[in-house]
Amino acid sequence: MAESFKYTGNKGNGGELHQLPADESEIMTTAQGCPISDDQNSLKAGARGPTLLEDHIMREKIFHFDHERIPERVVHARGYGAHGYFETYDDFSDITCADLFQRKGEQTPVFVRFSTVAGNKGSPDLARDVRGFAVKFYTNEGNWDLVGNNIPVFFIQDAIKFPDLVHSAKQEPDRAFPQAQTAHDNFWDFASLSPESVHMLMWIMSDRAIPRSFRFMEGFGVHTFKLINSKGEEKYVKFHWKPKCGLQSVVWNEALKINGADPDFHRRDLWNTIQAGDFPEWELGVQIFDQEFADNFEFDVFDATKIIPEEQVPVTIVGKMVLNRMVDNFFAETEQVAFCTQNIVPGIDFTPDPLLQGRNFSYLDTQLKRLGSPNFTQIPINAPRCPMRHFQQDGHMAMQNPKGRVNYEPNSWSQGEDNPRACPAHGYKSSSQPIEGDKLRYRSETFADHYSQAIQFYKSQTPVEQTHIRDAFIFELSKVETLAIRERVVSHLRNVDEALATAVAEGLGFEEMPDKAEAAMAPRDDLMVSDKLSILKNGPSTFKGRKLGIFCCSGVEDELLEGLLQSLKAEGAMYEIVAPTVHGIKTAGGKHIKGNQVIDGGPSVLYDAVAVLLTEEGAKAQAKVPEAKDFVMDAFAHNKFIGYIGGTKPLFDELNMTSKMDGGFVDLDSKTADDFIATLRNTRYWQRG
Ligand code: HDD
Repeated sequence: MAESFKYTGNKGNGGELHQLPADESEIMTTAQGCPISDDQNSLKAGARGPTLLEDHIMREKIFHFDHERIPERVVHARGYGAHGYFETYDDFSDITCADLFQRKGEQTPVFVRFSTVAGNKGSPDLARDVRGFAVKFYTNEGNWDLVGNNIPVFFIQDAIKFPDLVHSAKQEPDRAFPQAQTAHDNFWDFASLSPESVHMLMWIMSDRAIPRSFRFMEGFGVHTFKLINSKGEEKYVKFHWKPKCGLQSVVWNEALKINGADPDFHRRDLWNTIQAGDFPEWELGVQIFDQEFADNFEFDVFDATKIIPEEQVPVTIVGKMVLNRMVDNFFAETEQVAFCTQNIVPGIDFTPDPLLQGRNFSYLDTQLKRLGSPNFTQIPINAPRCPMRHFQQDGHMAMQNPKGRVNYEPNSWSQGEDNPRACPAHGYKSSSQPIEGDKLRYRSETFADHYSQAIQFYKSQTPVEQTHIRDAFIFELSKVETLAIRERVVSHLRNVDEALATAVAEGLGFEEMPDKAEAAMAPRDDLMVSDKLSILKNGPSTFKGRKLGIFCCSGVEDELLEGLLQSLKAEGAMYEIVAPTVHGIKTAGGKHIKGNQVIDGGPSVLYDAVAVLLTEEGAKAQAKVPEAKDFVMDAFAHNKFIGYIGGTKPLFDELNMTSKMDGGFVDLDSKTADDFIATLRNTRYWQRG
C-alpha cells in the first residue's frame, strides 16, 4: 500500500521551480552517500502509525540539525565577511622584511570580517557600537591577522579588564537586556569608574559608532606594532585603513529607524555592492616612527587609549585592499574564520602594550572554544595558503595527517618534506629589545593622562558633529536609571569640555552640576586640532557608491526619470524605485518600470538622498499615506537632499513642507539631473540644523 501512495505532503505544483533530478549526480544522498527516495516523509508503521526508530534517513537528518550551532563569538558575534586581495604599491623592504611588502604590484589574498561588538549574532547592524575590522592576509610566509576596529583607541589599557568591560556592555545578567546597546546602567557605571575610557567614550558617542556602511569607515590596528627589516632594524608602526569612498555616517534617529526597516542594512550593502561589481577599496597606511619619537611623544605609545595624530606622524600609504568576492557559504567562511592577533609574520612584531599582550592569549583560546578543536587551523578559511609543516598531530577532526615515520624533533632521519627543520636564517625572529624589571601588578604612570586626547578629539569635530556627540550622551544617559552614574559621567565631561558637560547636564535635567572628576593627571588642552578626526571633514566627494531613493508613481514623465537614471549611472551611483506596488509603475509614455520597494518597506532612511517624483494625482493619494509622509519628513529631518517636481505639491502641502524648503531641496522641473547629482556629492544639507 505504501508504495502506491502518491501524496508527498508538499503543496502546490512545483512546476519549473521544483524539478526531479535529471541524472545520478543530482540525487540527494545521506551523509554516508546513500541515495534518498523521499526526504519529506518519515518511515512509519502504517500510513498513520508511529515513526520507526529504524528510519536512518530521518535520524541522520535531525541528528545533524540538532548540532548545527557553534557558540557565537563572545564579542563581535554579529559580523559579515568578504574575500579580496591586498596589493602593495611598492617595495618596502627598507622598513620591513614582511614578504607581502617586498614587491611592487604583488597581490596577497585577504579575507575581511566586519562586525559590531556588543550585540548577539542576530542583532541589528545600526547599533551604536564600535565596528570590528579584521583582516586576514594569506601571505607567502603565513597568515597575518590585523584585528582592528573602526576606532583607533580602546576603552581600557590592560587586557585584564576586558571581561569586565564586555560584561558591563552586554545585556545585564539578570534581565538579559538591553541587546546591542550601551545605553544602560552597567555600561556607564563601569565606564565612569574607569576614567581611562573617557577618550573612547567621545569616539563612541560620535557618529563613528553609526557608520553609513562598512565601505565608508576607516579601520585601525589600534596598537603600536613593530616593523623589522632584513638587517634587523626596527621601527614602530600604527596601521590605518582609509576607505576610498570617504567617511560617512548616518544620524542617530536614522539609525534607530534603519534597525527596524532593515536590520541587515550593512550586510545587504556589502553584498549588493560586491555583487554589482562596485568593489569597495581601502588603502593601507602606516605611521612609522622611531624610539626617539616614542620617547618624546606626549603619551605612551604602548597605551591603546591614545592616538598619534596624523599631523604629527603622517600616514604613508603602502597598498590597497579590494573586496571583490562574497563567500560561498556564510558558516564555512564568515562564521568559522578565526582571527588571532598573535598570527604575525616575519618582519612584524608586537610591542609590550598590555592590551595587545592579553589579546595574544585570548584569541587562540577562544577559537578552541568556538570551533571545538586545535585543528581549526585546517578549516579552509583559516588554513594558510603557503606550505604548513610541523609535528603537531591528531586531535578532533584532524584532516591533514602527516605521512611517514617522523613526528618529533630532534630526530636522526634525513631532512625532506616529511621531516621539516627549524631554520635560524629564515624563520620568524622576535625583536631583540632588552627587557628587565621587577615582577609587579602595576599601571605605568605614563598611562595616567585620561582626558587630554578626549579634549583634542572633541575640539577637532565640526559644530554639527559636536552637537551629535552631545545628543548621544543625553540619549544614552537618559536610559541610565541611577542618577549617581549619570552625574559621574558628567563629572568626567567637565574635564573634557565645560560647555559640553553643561549641555549634557541640561539635557538630563540636572538641578546642579556635579563636581569635576578628580584627574590622575591634569589634562592639557594645548593639543592641536586634528582634522583627520572628523568624519565631515573627510567625507565623500562624489555620489558614487551611494544610493538615491526615487519615490514615484505611474504617470511620471519618461524624460525626467530616464535622465535621472542615466545621470546616476554615469556617476556610478545606486538607486531604488519606491513605488505604490512592487510590480512597479507605468511612465507617462507607457513604459513599465519595476519597483524595488513599496513605500512602507522602503522608508527614506535606507537612502543617502531622495527624489520625490509624484504626479499631482499621485501626490494627492500619497498625502493620505502615513509612510509616504514619513518618507519626506524623515528625509528632511535627517538633513538629506530632496529632489522634487511640481506634482509633489499636494504631499508637501500636507506636511507644511513648502514653507520649509531650503537649499537642500532641488527642483527637478528647472534643474537638470546632472545639477542634482552635483548637489548630492555633498553628503547632507547640514545647514538645515
Ligand atoms: Fe577583540 C574578537 C578587535 C581587544 C578578545 N576583537 C575581536 C574581533 C575584532 C576585535 C575585530 C572580531 C574578529 C572576527 O571578526 O572574528 N579587540 C579588538 C580590538 C581590540 C580588542 C581592536 C583593542 C584594541 N579583544 C580585545 C581584548 C581581548 C579581546 C583586550 C581579551 C583580552 N576579541 C577577543 C576575543 C574575540 C575578539 C574574545 C571574540 C571572538 C574572537 O575573538 O574570535 O578573543
